[in-house]
Amino acid sequence: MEIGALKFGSFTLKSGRISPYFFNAGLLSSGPILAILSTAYASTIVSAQSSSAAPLPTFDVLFGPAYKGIPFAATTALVLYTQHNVAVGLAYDRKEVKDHGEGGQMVGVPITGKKVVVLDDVMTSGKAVRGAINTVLAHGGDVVGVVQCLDREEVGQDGESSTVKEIEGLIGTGRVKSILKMRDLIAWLEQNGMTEELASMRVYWDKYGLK
Ligand code: OMP
Repeated sequence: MEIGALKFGSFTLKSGRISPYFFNAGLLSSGPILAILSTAYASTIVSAQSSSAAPLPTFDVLFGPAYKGIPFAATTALVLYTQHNVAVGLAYDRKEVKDHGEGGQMVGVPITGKKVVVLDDVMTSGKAVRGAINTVLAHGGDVVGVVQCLDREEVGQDGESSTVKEIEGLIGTGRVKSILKMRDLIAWLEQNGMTEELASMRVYWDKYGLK
Protein backbone atom coordinates (compact mmCIF):
# COMPACT_ATOMS: atom_id res chain seq x y z
CA MET A 1 0.00 0.00 0.00
CA GLU A 2 2.85 2.39 0.84
CA ILE A 3 4.28 2.26 -2.66
CA GLY A 4 0.97 1.91 -4.54
CA ALA A 5 1.55 -1.68 -5.66
CA LEU A 6 -2.02 -2.60 -4.69
CA LYS A 7 -4.50 -0.56 -6.71
CA PHE A 8 -8.27 -0.30 -6.59
CA GLY A 9 -10.51 0.51 -9.56
CA SER A 10 -11.55 -1.59 -12.55
CA PHE A 11 -8.89 -3.71 -14.21
CA THR A 12 -9.11 -6.20 -17.07
CA LEU A 13 -6.91 -9.15 -16.13
CA LYS A 14 -4.89 -11.50 -18.32
CA SER A 15 -7.73 -14.03 -17.96
CA GLY A 16 -10.30 -11.46 -19.15
CA ARG A 17 -11.81 -11.17 -15.65
CA ILE A 18 -12.70 -7.62 -14.60
CA SER A 19 -11.23 -7.09 -11.16
CA PRO A 20 -11.72 -4.26 -8.64
CA TYR A 21 -8.11 -4.65 -7.52
CA PHE A 22 -4.74 -5.16 -9.14
CA PHE A 23 -1.43 -6.05 -7.58
CA ASN A 24 1.45 -4.56 -9.56
CA ALA A 25 4.53 -6.45 -8.41
CA GLY A 26 6.62 -4.46 -10.89
CA LEU A 27 6.60 -1.64 -8.34
CA LEU A 28 8.40 -3.85 -5.80
CA SER A 29 11.63 -2.55 -7.20
CA SER A 30 13.91 -0.90 -4.68
CA GLY A 31 16.78 -2.37 -2.69
CA PRO A 32 14.86 -2.31 0.63
CA ILE A 33 11.68 -3.79 -0.90
CA LEU A 34 13.53 -6.47 -2.86
CA ALA A 35 15.35 -7.39 0.36
CA ILE A 36 12.02 -7.90 2.16
CA LEU A 37 10.41 -9.68 -0.78
CA SER A 38 13.25 -12.09 -1.51
CA THR A 39 13.54 -12.89 2.20
CA ALA A 40 9.82 -13.74 2.15
CA TYR A 41 10.10 -15.89 -1.00
CA ALA A 42 13.11 -17.72 0.46
CA SER A 43 11.40 -18.43 3.80
CA THR A 44 8.26 -19.59 2.00
CA ILE A 45 10.40 -22.07 0.04
CA VAL A 46 12.45 -23.25 3.02
CA SER A 47 9.44 -23.72 5.30
CA ALA A 48 7.62 -25.60 2.51
CA GLN A 49 10.62 -27.92 2.31
CA SER A 50 10.35 -28.76 6.00
CA SER A 51 6.54 -29.06 6.08
CA SER A 52 5.53 -32.51 7.23
CA ALA A 53 2.36 -32.75 5.12
CA ALA A 54 3.59 -32.43 1.53
CA PRO A 55 7.14 -31.09 1.59
CA LEU A 56 8.54 -29.25 -1.40
CA PRO A 57 11.38 -31.45 -2.69
CA THR A 58 15.00 -30.36 -2.78
CA PHE A 59 15.57 -28.72 -6.17
CA ASP A 60 18.39 -27.56 -8.43
CA VAL A 61 17.13 -24.47 -10.23
CA LEU A 62 14.89 -21.49 -9.53
CA PHE A 63 13.16 -20.40 -12.74
CA GLY A 64 11.90 -16.81 -13.06
CA PRO A 65 9.58 -16.31 -16.04
CA ALA A 66 10.07 -13.11 -18.09
CA TYR A 67 9.73 -10.42 -17.14
CA LYS A 68 8.62 -9.91 -13.57
CA GLY A 69 9.77 -13.30 -12.33
CA ILE A 70 13.39 -12.56 -13.29
CA PRO A 71 14.54 -10.08 -10.61
CA PHE A 72 12.54 -11.91 -7.95
CA ALA A 73 14.08 -15.30 -8.78
CA ALA A 74 17.57 -13.77 -8.91
CA THR A 75 17.31 -12.06 -5.53
CA THR A 76 15.64 -15.12 -3.98
CA ALA A 77 18.41 -17.44 -5.21
CA LEU A 78 20.86 -15.08 -3.50
CA VAL A 79 18.91 -15.02 -0.22
CA LEU A 80 18.43 -18.80 -0.24
CA TYR A 81 22.21 -19.04 -0.21
CA THR A 82 23.14 -16.19 2.15
CA GLN A 83 20.38 -16.79 4.72
CA HIS A 84 19.63 -20.50 4.43
CA ASN A 85 22.80 -22.01 2.96
CA VAL A 86 20.70 -23.48 0.12
CA ALA A 87 22.61 -23.32 -3.19
CA VAL A 88 20.45 -23.38 -6.33
CA GLY A 89 20.98 -22.23 -9.90
CA LEU A 90 19.04 -19.44 -11.59
CA ALA A 91 17.37 -19.66 -14.99
CA TYR A 92 14.95 -17.41 -16.84
CA ASP A 93 13.50 -17.10 -20.31
CA ARG A 94 13.30 -14.45 -22.99
CA LYS A 95 9.97 -13.45 -24.47
CA GLU A 96 11.63 -13.14 -27.90
CA VAL A 97 13.91 -15.99 -28.88
CA LYS A 98 17.45 -14.69 -29.55
CA ASP A 99 18.75 -15.64 -33.02
CA HIS A 100 22.44 -14.67 -32.59
CA GLY A 101 25.25 -15.15 -30.07
CA GLU A 102 24.41 -18.03 -27.73
CA GLY A 103 20.85 -17.90 -29.16
CA GLY A 104 17.74 -19.54 -27.79
CA GLN A 105 15.02 -18.75 -25.28
CA MET A 106 16.68 -19.67 -21.99
CA VAL A 107 19.26 -17.78 -19.96
CA GLY A 108 21.13 -18.97 -16.88
CA VAL A 109 22.01 -22.49 -15.84
CA PRO A 110 20.91 -25.37 -18.10
CA ILE A 111 17.72 -26.98 -16.79
CA THR A 112 17.72 -30.24 -18.74
CA GLY A 113 17.25 -33.13 -16.32
CA LYS A 114 17.06 -30.72 -13.36
CA LYS A 115 14.46 -30.29 -10.63
CA VAL A 116 13.04 -26.80 -11.08
CA VAL A 117 10.92 -24.47 -8.91
CA VAL A 118 9.04 -21.75 -10.82
CA LEU A 119 8.93 -18.41 -9.00
CA ASP A 120 6.49 -15.74 -10.18
CA ASP A 121 4.54 -12.70 -9.00
CA VAL A 122 0.77 -13.27 -9.06
CA MET A 123 -1.54 -16.16 -9.83
CA THR A 124 -5.16 -15.68 -10.95
CA SER A 125 -6.42 -18.28 -13.45
CA GLY A 126 -3.04 -20.01 -13.76
CA LYS A 127 -2.49 -19.07 -17.43
CA ALA A 128 0.91 -17.44 -16.80
CA VAL A 129 2.17 -20.24 -14.56
CA ARG A 130 1.06 -22.90 -17.04
CA GLY A 131 3.11 -21.08 -19.67
CA ALA A 132 6.15 -21.12 -17.36
CA ILE A 133 5.68 -24.82 -16.56
CA ASN A 134 5.46 -25.62 -20.28
CA THR A 135 8.65 -23.64 -20.97
CA VAL A 136 10.53 -25.63 -18.32
CA LEU A 137 9.15 -28.93 -19.62
CA ALA A 138 10.02 -28.00 -23.22
CA HIS A 139 13.63 -27.50 -22.10
CA GLY A 140 13.81 -30.86 -20.34
CA GLY A 141 13.34 -29.66 -16.76
CA ASP A 142 11.12 -31.27 -14.12
CA VAL A 143 8.86 -28.75 -12.31
CA VAL A 144 8.71 -29.78 -8.64
CA GLY A 145 7.16 -26.60 -7.26
CA VAL A 146 5.68 -23.17 -7.88
CA VAL A 147 6.03 -20.21 -5.54
CA GLN A 148 4.09 -16.96 -5.94
CA CYS A 149 4.14 -13.64 -4.14
CA LEU A 150 0.33 -13.40 -4.25
CA ASP A 151 -2.20 -16.17 -4.78
CA ARG A 152 -5.46 -14.39 -5.60
CA GLU A 153 -7.23 -17.63 -4.58
CA GLU A 154 -9.44 -17.81 -7.64
CA VAL A 155 -11.01 -20.53 -9.70
CA GLY A 156 -8.89 -21.88 -12.52
CA GLN A 157 -9.52 -22.21 -16.21
CA ASP A 158 -12.33 -24.74 -15.80
CA GLY A 159 -14.19 -22.18 -13.65
CA GLU A 160 -14.87 -24.89 -11.03
CA SER A 161 -11.85 -25.95 -8.98
CA SER A 162 -9.20 -23.61 -7.64
CA THR A 163 -6.21 -22.56 -9.72
CA VAL A 164 -3.96 -24.08 -7.06
CA LYS A 165 -5.71 -27.46 -7.41
CA GLU A 166 -5.46 -27.31 -11.20
CA ILE A 167 -1.75 -26.54 -11.11
CA GLU A 168 -1.13 -29.13 -8.40
CA GLY A 169 -2.89 -31.59 -10.71
CA LEU A 170 0.03 -30.98 -13.09
CA ILE A 171 2.96 -30.91 -10.67
CA GLY A 172 1.81 -32.70 -7.50
CA THR A 173 -0.24 -32.05 -4.37
CA GLY A 174 1.09 -29.39 -2.01
CA ARG A 175 3.57 -28.11 -4.59
CA VAL A 176 2.07 -24.62 -5.10
CA LYS A 177 3.03 -22.09 -2.42
CA SER A 178 2.56 -18.37 -1.92
CA ILE A 179 3.79 -15.66 0.41
CA LEU A 180 0.39 -13.94 0.51
CA LYS A 181 -3.14 -14.94 -0.31
CA MET A 182 -6.27 -12.95 -1.19
CA ARG A 183 -7.53 -13.58 2.36
CA ASP A 184 -4.44 -11.83 3.78
CA LEU A 185 -5.29 -8.76 1.72
CA ILE A 186 -8.87 -8.88 2.98
CA ALA A 187 -7.72 -9.16 6.61
CA TRP A 188 -5.40 -6.17 6.14
CA LEU A 189 -8.14 -4.07 4.53
CA GLU A 190 -10.49 -4.97 7.41
CA GLN A 191 -7.91 -3.93 9.99
CA ASN A 192 -7.44 -0.64 8.17
CA GLY A 193 -11.15 0.11 7.78
CA MET A 194 -11.17 0.14 3.97
CA THR A 195 -14.84 -0.78 3.73
CA GLU A 196 -15.54 0.42 0.21
CA GLU A 197 -12.63 -1.56 -1.28
CA LEU A 198 -13.67 -4.61 0.77
CA ALA A 199 -17.23 -4.49 -0.54
CA SER A 200 -16.11 -4.54 -4.18
CA MET A 201 -13.55 -7.25 -3.50
CA ARG A 202 -16.25 -9.43 -1.93
CA VAL A 203 -18.52 -9.05 -4.97
CA TYR A 204 -15.63 -10.13 -7.20
CA TRP A 205 -14.72 -12.94 -4.79
CA ASP A 206 -18.28 -14.33 -4.98
CA LYS A 207 -17.84 -14.68 -8.72
CA TYR A 208 -14.24 -15.84 -9.07
CA GLY A 209 -13.07 -16.78 -5.57
CA LEU A 210 -12.44 -20.33 -4.40
CA LYS A 211 -15.61 -22.35 -4.28
P1 OMP B 1 -3.16 -15.67 -14.65
O1 OMP B 1 -2.28 -15.95 -15.83
O2 OMP B 1 -4.61 -15.59 -15.01
O3 OMP B 1 -2.90 -16.58 -13.49
O4 OMP B 1 -2.79 -14.20 -14.16
C1 OMP B 1 -1.57 -13.93 -13.52
C2 OMP B 1 -0.77 -12.88 -14.28
O5 OMP B 1 -1.55 -11.72 -14.51
C3 OMP B 1 0.42 -12.38 -13.51
O6 OMP B 1 1.60 -13.05 -13.88
C4 OMP B 1 0.46 -10.90 -13.85
O7 OMP B 1 1.18 -10.70 -15.06
C5 OMP B 1 -0.98 -10.49 -14.11
N1 OMP B 1 -1.70 -9.92 -12.93
C6 OMP B 1 -1.04 -9.09 -12.04
O8 OMP B 1 0.13 -8.72 -12.23
N2 OMP B 1 -1.67 -8.68 -10.89
C7 OMP B 1 -2.97 -8.97 -10.60
O9 OMP B 1 -3.50 -8.57 -9.55
C8 OMP B 1 -3.67 -9.78 -11.54
C9 OMP B 1 -3.07 -10.18 -12.72
C10 OMP B 1 -3.91 -10.79 -13.75
O10 OMP B 1 -3.93 -10.30 -14.89
O11 OMP B 1 -4.70 -11.71 -13.38
